[in-house]
Amino acid sequence: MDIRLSAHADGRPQVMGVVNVTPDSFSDGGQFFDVTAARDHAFALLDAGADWLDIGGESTRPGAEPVSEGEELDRVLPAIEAVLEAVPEALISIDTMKPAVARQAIGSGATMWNDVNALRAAGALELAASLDCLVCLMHMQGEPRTMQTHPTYDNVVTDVARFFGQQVGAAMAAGVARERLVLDPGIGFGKTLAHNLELMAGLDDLTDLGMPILFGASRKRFIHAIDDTAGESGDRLGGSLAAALHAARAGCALIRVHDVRETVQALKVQAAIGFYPT
Ligand code: PT1
Repeated sequence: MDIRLSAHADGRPQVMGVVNVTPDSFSDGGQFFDVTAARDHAFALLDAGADWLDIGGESTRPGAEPVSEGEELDRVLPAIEAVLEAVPEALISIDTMKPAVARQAIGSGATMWNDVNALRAAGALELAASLDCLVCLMHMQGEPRTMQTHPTYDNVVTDVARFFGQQVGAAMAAGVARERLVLDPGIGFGKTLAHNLELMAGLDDLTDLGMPILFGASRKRFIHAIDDTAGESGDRLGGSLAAALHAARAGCALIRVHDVRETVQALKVQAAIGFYPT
């Protein structure tokens, strides 16, 4: 495996653009998914400067309902194939909790398994060991449908760090090389506003673990909780950029965002000011 997670020449981290493959708005759901729209969005994100595309067919937003394996495969596989047909060198991560979806997506050319469940599903550790790809282990308390009901921690930063230690240990024991692992604190996944802010303030403790950190705060609800004049998710760009710049300064390797062009521009300015050691 030869997949780069290294910073750009100016020291700024890589940016991962979000590509959701959702049911076709012109059909009544069922079997029709908007693969063309997802592919075109992926092209636009690459043009905007995305280093990675994170393709997902199941929402993990708070309250989201699970989708079936067959439905998820019907959404993501054609999208991955369509992107790679046009841009063979594109770096694609598959955002899925399901081992069978990850296996087929990696088989179709994705190079990272972004697992918000951190390989806790049955068969996930064994599958990860057998694949030749990066694996992102994200921290989540509970499951998307109910995770915001009553999140509790002793200390969210040390609890998340301890979880990383456990899952890295389990992955390595199963045969996943440490060099293939990426960690993600899971902003918004079973966390109150206070938990999210403590985690962001404590990011240095997580980057100090010495493994690449993926960070995703783009358009999340905590921004609205801080600025209640912010409207729906598309009205959270300022907060998303503030969080991205903060994560970059803390040494995160990969920033997952919707607004790729604006984020890359902000990171370039941060780099030009001279923060990053190059
Ligand atoms: C993430 C992430 C993800 N986020 C990784 N994968 C989502 N590795 C999907 C809200 O509070 O941060 N890291 N895949 C999207 N999930 C959410 C969660 C979206 C919370 C919104 C919220 O608004």
